[in-house]
Amino acid sequence: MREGIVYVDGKWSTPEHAKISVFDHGLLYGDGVFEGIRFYNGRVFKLDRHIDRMFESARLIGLTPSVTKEEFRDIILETCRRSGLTDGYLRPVFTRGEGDLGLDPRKAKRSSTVVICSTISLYGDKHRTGLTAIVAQVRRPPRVCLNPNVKSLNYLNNILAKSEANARGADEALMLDLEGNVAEMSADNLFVVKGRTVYTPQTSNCLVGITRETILELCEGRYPVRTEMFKLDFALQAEEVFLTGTGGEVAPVISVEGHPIGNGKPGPVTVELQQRYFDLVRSTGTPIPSGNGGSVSTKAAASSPA
Ligand code: PXG
Repeated sequence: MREGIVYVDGKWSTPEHAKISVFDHGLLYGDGVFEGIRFYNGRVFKLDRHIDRMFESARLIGLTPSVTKEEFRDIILETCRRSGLTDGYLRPVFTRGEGDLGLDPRKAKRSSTVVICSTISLYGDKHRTGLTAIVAQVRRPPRVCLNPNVKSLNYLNNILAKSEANARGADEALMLDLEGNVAEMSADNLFVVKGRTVYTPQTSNCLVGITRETILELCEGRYPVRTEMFKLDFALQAEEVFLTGTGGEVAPVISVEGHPIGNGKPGPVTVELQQRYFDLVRSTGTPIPSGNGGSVSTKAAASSPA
């Protein structure tokens, strides 16, 4: 049985009982947006930043959520509270909603709001020992095809890259853009370290990752940072490579296409930033309310079964 609880349009259910229509355009066309948020020690990390990014994703595809930002924030916190978990993972989703067949988004009259609260485990002990990566054949679509800042329900491009990694026995896939610049990993941003300078690609061809932003903040005053495009060669010659993401957190990449990075072991800058990241996520964030009352004020929350 899966841990956690799921909110769908005004109602909370166990993960087994949560349902959405097969006519939802989120399922039929991947028409919708999502976020991935973690909570640690009873606090949700960068909750408002994730909510802002989700509403921005929705805006970029012309999707009007069925809830306001304030209602959504309350629903997320209430979902965490009801889960009883102190550490876990939130997967809020706005789908285009239920509608007749045909991809015209006007067929769906009202967006559906889903919040899954559960747990996620991606790399296990490899946070400490490091991950291996391949370079995916499949490229990131250029911005004119799909703005990388839309965190959409259409993740096939990323899934194909991850499948390449699986087929070749690697942990992760590094993805290039059409010009051959390093873009990101299948579901994480990428950093390289050279001579204590920390580099990460600009966000013109990758997601504006919230973990990426956090790492850039943690570098301030400690390491020089350069956000600029670079090619694969530059990454292969780096002393350290690491990835960042809400799910993947901060994890060392110790080889790419069989080439060891640096000495093939997690490097000191990665290890220090990773430690600072874990210290930060465990000590900051929006507290999950305990007990009833208090912060829950939405109609949706009020009309649900306890
Ligand atoms: N690039 C892509 C394509 C992503 O999907 C990131 C970068 C990192 O962004 P954040 O804001 O999380 O630092 C992501 C995020 C999952 C999962 O279920 C995927 C992500 C986040 C959380 C869970 O595999 N991807």
